[in-house]
Amino acid sequence: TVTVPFFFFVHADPCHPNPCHNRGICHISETYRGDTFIGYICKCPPGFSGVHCQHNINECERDPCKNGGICTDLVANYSCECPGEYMGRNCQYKCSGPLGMEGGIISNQQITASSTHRALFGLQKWYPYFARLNRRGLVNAWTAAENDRWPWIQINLQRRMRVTGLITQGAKRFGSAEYVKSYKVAYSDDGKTWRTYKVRSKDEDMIFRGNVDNNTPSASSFTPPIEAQYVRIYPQRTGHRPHPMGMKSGHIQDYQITASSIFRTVNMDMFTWEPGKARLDKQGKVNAWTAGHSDQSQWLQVDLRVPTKVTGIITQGAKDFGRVQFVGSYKVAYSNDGERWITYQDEKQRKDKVFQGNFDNDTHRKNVIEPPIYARLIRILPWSWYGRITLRVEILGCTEEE
Ligand SMILES: [Ca+2]
Repeated sequence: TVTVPFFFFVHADPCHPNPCHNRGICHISETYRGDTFIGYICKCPPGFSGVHCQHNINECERDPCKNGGICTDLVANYSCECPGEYMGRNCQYKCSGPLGMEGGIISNQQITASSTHRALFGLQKWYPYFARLNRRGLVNAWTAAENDRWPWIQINLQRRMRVTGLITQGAKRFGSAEYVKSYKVAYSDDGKTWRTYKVRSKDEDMIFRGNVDNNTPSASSFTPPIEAQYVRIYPQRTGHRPHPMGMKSGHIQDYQITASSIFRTVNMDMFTWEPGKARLDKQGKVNAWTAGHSDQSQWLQVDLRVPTKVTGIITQGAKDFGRVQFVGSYKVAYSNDGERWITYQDEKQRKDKVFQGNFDNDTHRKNVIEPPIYARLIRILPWSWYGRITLRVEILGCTEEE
């Protein structure tokens, strides 16, 4: 008998299961690699290397991001997070620099705002287009109106642009520093639908830090940049920016306003000039407080309920059936307990300060209280008047968090 050597190779397919990682494609190969016979070769997709494609190539190793860009390694790719003023795949392009608020390339018509502050009987207007960096002059910034509860200023760039940052600056008014301590930013392509700039990967509005004084510019950069046609700034917290405490708006309620005496026209109850009516710009037949007596012992008191920084007072007169009446000058007293009162003094002369009041029945007369008063109760003490002692008032101040 002839014995035939019989070799039976039980040779499993080396590509099943696939020994290649990361979607490497396995090919059967007879090639002797030099060290060992493995019977297959892994063909690696881009971004991976190694016998079994087990090695994720770090594309950031060759520093593809220029100008301080931060590289993130991806599958067969990388991404660069560019610092504010750079752009492009590798942060290789520098943006064109300021868009022209300071230099005036952005025209006045492109800058709008929720409101405009008017001072000096409306003669001095703090228009939005004054909101230019390093602007000089008496009126050198935009200021929102005092009753503007949700102020904003907006720039229409006229086409979609990449906005990488903002520089803000405060200003001085009547010698007092005013600036925005923090703000939010919104942007839009059509001026109608707005998106608020969010904290990265959170559903939380980004609060940008603004200025710390009235002069030093403060820069914020957008990472990632905003790409939009319209950009809006919403001031959040302001420094030394007094706002109305709520005589006109009604935030200060009637019971918080009291007075020494009350006048009734021809002794009729329906024409009672009570203190709750002492509100700036109040309308109607009976639209102010009038004292029951015309002497220098009268007062109008506002209880702000908590000690408050009071920085100014606006007064206005009124007409009683055609008769003009107003307070021509007044003193101011303040207290925290309603018992001990201090009359506001002129710092230099060391005597009671007499504030100039009104000269007609309608014009607002604003007095800045500098240094401010910190108190819960404020009294206006009429010192001279025309007709009867008649007042419509707004108190300007800053709430605690400011
Ligand atoms: Ca990679």
